[in-house]
Amino acid sequence: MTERADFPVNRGALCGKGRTAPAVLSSRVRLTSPLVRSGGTLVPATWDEALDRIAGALGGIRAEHGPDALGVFGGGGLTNEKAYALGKFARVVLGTSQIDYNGRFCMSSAAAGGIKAFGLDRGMPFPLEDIPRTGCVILVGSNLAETMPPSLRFFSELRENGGTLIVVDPRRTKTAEQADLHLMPRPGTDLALALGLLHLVVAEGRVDEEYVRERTSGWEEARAAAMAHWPEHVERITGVSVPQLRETVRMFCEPEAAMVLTARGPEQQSKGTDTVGAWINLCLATGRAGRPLSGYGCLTGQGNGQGGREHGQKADQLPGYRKLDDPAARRHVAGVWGVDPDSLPGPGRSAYELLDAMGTEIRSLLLMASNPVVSAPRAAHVEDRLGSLDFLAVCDVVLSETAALADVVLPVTQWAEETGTTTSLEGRVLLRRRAITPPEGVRSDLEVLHELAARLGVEKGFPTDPEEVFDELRRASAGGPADYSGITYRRLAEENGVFWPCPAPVGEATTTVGDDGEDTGLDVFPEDPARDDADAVRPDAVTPDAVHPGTPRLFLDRFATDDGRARFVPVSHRPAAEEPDAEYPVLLTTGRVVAQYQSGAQTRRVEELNAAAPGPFVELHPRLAARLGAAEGDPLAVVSRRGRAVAPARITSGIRPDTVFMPFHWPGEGRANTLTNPALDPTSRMPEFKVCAVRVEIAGS
Ligand SMILES: Nc1nc2c(c(=O)[nH]1)N[C@H]1C(S)=C(S)[C@@H](COP(=O)(O)OP(=O)(O)OC[C@H]3O[C@@H](n4cnc5c(=O)[nH]c(N)nc54)[C@H](O)[C@@H]3O)O[C@H]1N2
Ligand SMILES: Nc1nc2c(c(=O)[nH]1)N[C@H]1C(S)=C(S)[C@@H](COP(=O)(O)OP(=O)(O)OC[C@H]3O[C@@H](n4cnc5c(=O)[nH]c(N)nc54)[C@H](O)[C@@H]3O)O[C@H]1N2
Ligand SMILES: [Mo]
Repeated sequence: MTERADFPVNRGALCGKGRTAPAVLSSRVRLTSPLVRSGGTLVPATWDEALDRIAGALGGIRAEHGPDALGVFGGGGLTNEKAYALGKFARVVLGTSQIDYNGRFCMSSAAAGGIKAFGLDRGMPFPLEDIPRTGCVILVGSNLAETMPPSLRFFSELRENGGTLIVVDPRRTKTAEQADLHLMPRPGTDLALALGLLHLVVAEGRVDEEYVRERTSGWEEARAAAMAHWPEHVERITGVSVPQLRETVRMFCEPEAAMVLTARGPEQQSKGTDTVGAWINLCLATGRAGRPLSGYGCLTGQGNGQGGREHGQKADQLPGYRKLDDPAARRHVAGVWGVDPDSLPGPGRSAYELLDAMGTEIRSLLLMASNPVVSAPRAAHVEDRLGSLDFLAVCDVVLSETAALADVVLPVTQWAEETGTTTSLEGRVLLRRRAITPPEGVRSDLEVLHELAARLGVEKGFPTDPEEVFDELRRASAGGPADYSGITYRRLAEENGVFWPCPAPVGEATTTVGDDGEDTGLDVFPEDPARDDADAVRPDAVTPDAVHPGTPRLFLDRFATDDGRARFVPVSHRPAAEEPDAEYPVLLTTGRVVAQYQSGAQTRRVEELNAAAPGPFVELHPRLAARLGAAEGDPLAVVSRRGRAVAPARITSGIRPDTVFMPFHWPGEGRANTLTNPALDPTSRMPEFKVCAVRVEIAGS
C-alpha cells in the first residue's frame, strides 16, 4: 500500500490497522465461495445456488408475511455507492420499511444533536486542518490516540502553537495523557458536566451576547435550564471538582476561538442526543460555532461513517440526507428511481429494535457489513433472536460470528479490491480506485444486489459499476442537505476530495465518464423537474452557475435552519437508564483498543494485531481490586442484569474506582456486549453502550 504524504486527512500516515489491512485481504481465512446451510452445516455452493436460495426465501416470506417481515441491516463501512444501493434495494425491490444499520450504534446521537441545533449533520463543519490553529479544544469521550492515531498530530500541533487541550474521559487514556487538563467524570454524567460549565459561563459573565442575539434562537430557555445546575451540584453528580469546572471555562473562553469535539463516550448513552445538545449550547453561548476556527464537531468512527449515514440505509432516510416522511423528498427520489412515490415504504425500526423484533415481526434478515453477535447491545439476546429467524443471509469477507449463523453466506470484495467513494468525518468525498485484484470466487456487494434484484423481478436500476451508481446517487441527492450532484468521479480523481454540499450547476448537463476515462456523452441531469420542489434546506443555498467548489466550512454566514439561526436546546440532566445499587454496585463502560477493530471479525484474524491485543480484559482501579482481593491477570466475572462475562483483571490507577472498562472486540466468554444495556435514546435510538450497572467478582471462586 502506498502512502500519500500530501494527503490532508491523515497526512500520509496510516495506523496499525491500515498497515496490516493487506494481511487481512490475502489471508487464508478469507471467504472465497458462497456457503449454504445443508443438514445443519454450511457447505460450499455455486453463486447461482446461493443467490437462488436467498431470492426464493425472501420472496416466499414476503408472500406469506408481507414485505415488512423482511429485515435489512447495513454498515457504515460500506462505500457510498453500496449504502445507497442497499437502501434502494430494501425500498424498491423488497418494499420493506425495515432497514437500518450499525451506524445507529455509532454516530446517531451526534447526528440528531447536530440536526436539532444547526439544521444539518456533517460530523465536522470544518476540516481537521483547522484544529492546530484554534485556541482550545475540549475533547469529550474520544480516545483518538488509539482510535484515530493519524489525527493525533493535529492536537500535538495545537499545543505546539500555544493552544490547549482538555480531555473528558473517566479513564486516563493515551489521549488524556496528552491533555493540559483531564476531567474524569463518572460515566453517563457528561450532560450535567456541560450544563455546569454553561452555568459558570453565565455566572462569570462570559456569554457572547451579541452573537447570541444575532445568530441563535432559544437562549432564554436554555439559560434557565443551565442555571438550575449549580457547580456544587454538578460536582456531586460528575465527580469533577468546582475548581476544575472553573479552569475548564477559563481555558475554553479566553482564546479568540475554541472547539468542542465529541466521540462515543458522551454519545453512546440513552441521553446522547441531549448531551450533544448541551455541549453545543456551550459553544453557542460563547459564540463558538459558525465562526472561523470555532465550532462543534463529532469525531467519526467507521471507514465511511459519514457517507454511510447520508444515502438511505437509515430507517427514516432517503438519499442526500432526505427525510423519508417528507413528501417532496419522496417525490424527488421516486422520480430518480422511476417508481410511484406512494410505493415507497415509510420509516422503519431502528437497529436494536429491528434486531429485537427478529423471530417475531421480522422473519428474515439480509445483513451486509456488520457483526451484531459481537457488537450489538445485549448480545446474547440478539444472538438468540438471529437463531429464531426463518432465514438469515450474510454478505461478508470472512466467516464472522454472525455469518456462522446464516442460512446463506456470500463472499464479497472489500475496500482495496473495488472502486468506490467514501466521505470523511469532515464531509470530504473521496474516490478510492481498485488497487488489488480480488480473490477468485468473490463478488462485490453491488453485484449481489444486482443479481438478487433481477431474481426478484427488478431487472433495471441496480448497476454493478460503482460510477454508474454514484451518478444516480448524485441525482438522488440533488437539492438535499447532503447534495453530491456537483461531484463527479473525474473531479474526485483530480482534486483532493470535494466537500459536500456541492450542487451541480443548474441547467448545465453534466456528463458521465466511462471506465476508460472517455465521455460517454450521457446526460446525468436531463431537465429534472423534481429538483425544484425539494424543500430541504441547503446550507449555502446558492445555485452556482459554474462549477461549485464544494463547502469545506459550513455555517460561516448562516446555519442550515429555516431562519439561519442556530437553535439552543433546553436540556436538563437525567441519570443513566441503569444506576448502581446494592446488587450491581459498579459502573461498566466499554470501548476500544488500538490493535483491534470493532467486532474484531477481521483484526482477530491478523497475527500481528492479535499479538498486540490477544484478548478481552477488565480494567479496574487498585482500590476496587483490593476490595475484591483480585491480582493482575486474575479472571474476573462481570455480571449485569443481562448476563455474565469473564476476562482477566488489568489493574490501573488510570480509571475511576467506581468504574470498570472492557473493550468489546471479542466474542465468547469475554464478550462485553453480553452485559450492555439496550436502553435507547428517545431521539437517536442509540443504545447505552457506555453505562450500565454490574457486579464484579473473582471468577470460579
Ligand atoms: N483501534 C480502533 N480504532 C477504531 C475503532 C476500533 O474498533 N478500533 N472503531 C472506529 C469506530 S467505528 C469508532 S465509532 C471510533 C470510536 O472512537 P472513540 O469514541 O475514541 O472510542 P471508544 O473507545 O469507544 O470511546 C472513547 C472513550 O470514551 C470513554 N468513555 C466511556 N464512558 C464515557 C462517558 O460516560 N463519558 C465520557 N466523556 N467518556 C466516556 C472511554 O473511556 C474511551 O476512552 O473509533 C474508530 N477507530
Ligand atoms: N459495547 C460496545 N459495543 C459497541 C460499541 C462500543 O463502543 N461498545 N461501538 C459500536 C460502534 S460505534 C460500532 S460502529 C459497531 C461496529 O460493529 P460492527 O457493526 O459489528 O462492525 P465490524 O466489526 O466492523 O463489522 C463489519 C463486518 O463487515 C465485514 N465487511 C467489511 N467490509 C465489508 C464490505 O465492504 N461488505 C460487506 N458485505 N462486509 C464487509 C467485516 O468483515 C465484518 O465482519 O459496534 C458497536 N458496538
Ligand atoms: Mo462506530
